[in-house]
Amino acid sequence: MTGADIGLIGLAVMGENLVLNMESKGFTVAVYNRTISKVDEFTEGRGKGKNIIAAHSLEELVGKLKRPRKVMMMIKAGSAVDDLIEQLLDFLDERDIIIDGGNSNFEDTVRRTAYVQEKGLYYIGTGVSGGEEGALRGPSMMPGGSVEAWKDVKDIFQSICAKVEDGTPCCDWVGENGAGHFVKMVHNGIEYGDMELICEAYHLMRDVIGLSANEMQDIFRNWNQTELDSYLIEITGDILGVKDSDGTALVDHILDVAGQKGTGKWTAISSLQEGVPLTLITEAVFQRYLSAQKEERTVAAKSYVKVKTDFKGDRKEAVDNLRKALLASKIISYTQGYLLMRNAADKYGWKLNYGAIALMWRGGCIIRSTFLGKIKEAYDTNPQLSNLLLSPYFHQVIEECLDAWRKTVGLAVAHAVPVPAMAAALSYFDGYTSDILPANLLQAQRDYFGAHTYERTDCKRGKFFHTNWLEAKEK
Ligand code: NBP
Repeated sequence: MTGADIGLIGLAVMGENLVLNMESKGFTVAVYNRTISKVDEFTEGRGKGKNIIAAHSLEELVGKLKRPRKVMMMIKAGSAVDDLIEQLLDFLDERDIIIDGGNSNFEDTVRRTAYVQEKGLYYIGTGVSGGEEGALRGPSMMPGGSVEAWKDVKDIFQSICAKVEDGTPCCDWVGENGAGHFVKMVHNGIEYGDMELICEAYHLMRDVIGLSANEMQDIFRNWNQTELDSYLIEITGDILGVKDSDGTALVDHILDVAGQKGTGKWTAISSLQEGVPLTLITEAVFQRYLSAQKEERTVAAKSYVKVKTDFKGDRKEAVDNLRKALLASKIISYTQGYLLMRNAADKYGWKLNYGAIALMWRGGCIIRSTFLGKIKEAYDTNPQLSNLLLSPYFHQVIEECLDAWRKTVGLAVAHAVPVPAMAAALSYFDGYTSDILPANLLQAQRDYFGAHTYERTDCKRGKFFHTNWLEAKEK
């Protein structure tokens, strides 16, 4: 049958590069964009001479596709996606497939999958990670939605995605309705956490241990040969080596105000909704907000002048402690992210393959790292693993890092350097591994002011007591 293998709508950064990637793998792609002039600009420009077919209307695009038709939207997330689905439904038939490759909120994808399926068509919401470069050379892809459609898109997705060293594609079926976009959202949250942890390590090295950008570059390059081996550690090393025109490190001239597009915030909100303590990622989001309050911080810094105390310890030892603190904190971040996925899977009825998710993130995306291979192994060994901290491998690593982790957080506190992510991770660890927490007092307070009752340590669970605290205190 002639016709294009897939149609792609949205010729911005991501769309254009995905089209070129698909074409380079032997697929014929029909393309359309709302601002129609961009279609010809692309097919006459980067797409010239390739198996790319220009369409100047949605009807024309759909008419050029093989059945079942596959139409992938790479457009701005939000109501534009709903509008486009509505328009596409006029031209598509039953069992055709609508794919959303944008950064849609997973709840929208849950709703859209039901809506499109109601009309007799299939819907896939897929996370696509790796930015412009990933889109062109191989992104990490996390598809979910109508499982019936997976067989028809699998070949295209697994051909264009990133591959790990043994050739395994960084794309597999994630689960029903919004599962793909949920997993992509958690991925983005983890990215926030990883970046914050690296920045905290940098902050300590720069302001406490007193290292230069060149020295830090060497350290990050060394760390990239350890369990911390990852894209973000690698680019941090690169960044620290780049000089400004005056020969000083460029990074020293960049304003300390972080931007964000909101996907970390979604992860944090979702954790609150699911009742999962996602403390590290949430601190990472908060820290970006705090960084953005530059003017206020400047005023407050003048008001509370910090007395700088010289670092008197062994630099080499402090750096090694820092590496271990970073690794242990990272384990907590992934532990919390995986717990969030597990809770959401229970709530939405998704059958998530946690090992496969780690593999999808192994290549092509910003959080790619060798560390993810260890997570995959942990879930392959025990698919029912309730918490990564309970896997033998991570248990051992945490034990090896614990002392250094505590020393690093202590060092930061003593020198007034904020390490919210590392400290939150350590507190989570200490809380999760505590048989007894002070919530007994908390329950007593709740019972005192609100008669919320409490359970007793000397009775079976499920039996509730109330004390008239006012009366009791008079006795
Ligand atoms: P943008 O997110 O900047 O979106 C631009 C595209 O959306 C253009 O093709 C534009 O058409 C189209 N569009 C808009 Br805006 N409103 C539309 C509407 N109402 N109907 C139809 N088309 C509409 O592009 P991007 O950065 O390539 O990202 C595409 C998707 O992929 C987004 O959801 C993004 O969040 C996600 N994503 C981006 C990255 C990245 O690194 N950029 C990475 C991973 C995922 P026009 O030309 O007519 O304005």
